[in-house]
Amino acid sequence: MTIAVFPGSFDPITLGHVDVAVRARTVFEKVVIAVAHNSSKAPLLDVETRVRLAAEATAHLDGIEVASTQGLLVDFCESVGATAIVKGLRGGADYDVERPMALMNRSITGIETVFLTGDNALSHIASSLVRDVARHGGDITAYVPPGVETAVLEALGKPR
Ligand code: COD
Repeated sequence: MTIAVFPGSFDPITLGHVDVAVRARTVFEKVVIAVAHNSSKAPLLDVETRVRLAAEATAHLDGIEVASTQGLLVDFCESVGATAIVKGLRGGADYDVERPMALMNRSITGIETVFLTGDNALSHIASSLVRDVARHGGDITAYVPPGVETAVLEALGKPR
């Protein structure tokens, strides 16, 4: 079975992330969404909430699993038997950020990174912008799967 890991912060998961996961499933038989638990970052949503929201957003899709990961991504890939890392590209800026990570990961264990072009209609969606819109009272429902807005507003201390 071909297995790929799609890693990220998913703070929160967006429709852009779901689009990349669905595209990755057309290439790999199993895709593991790996929600990074990075102690040096201060995410808005705790890792359990990010995992729950990602699992709910992909529950209707075959061959997509969600897990949390800490430490080196390549170690997680090895632990789940993945032969590739999947990343989504919105444009050149994403590639500039992703390229050194892809080279470093390949340098550590030889694992390849596969870049997928996301849906152009979703290319303006980033978790950081979604958090910012919500923080300032805007409606984020057009950018995130159902249930995400409620969790984001709760984390911001602005429950409906
Ligand atoms: N359309 C297409 N792709 C998108 C969209 C969109 N609208 N939104 C996001 N994406 C893509 C991003 O380009 C990225 O590929 C992926 O989705 C995840 O995005 P984020 O923002 O949720 O996650 P990041 O970029 O913060 O994740 C960084 C990692 C957690 C992957 C990275 O820090 C990591 O690998 N950490 C583990 C520790 C490690 O191994 N470090 C060494 C790495 S070299």
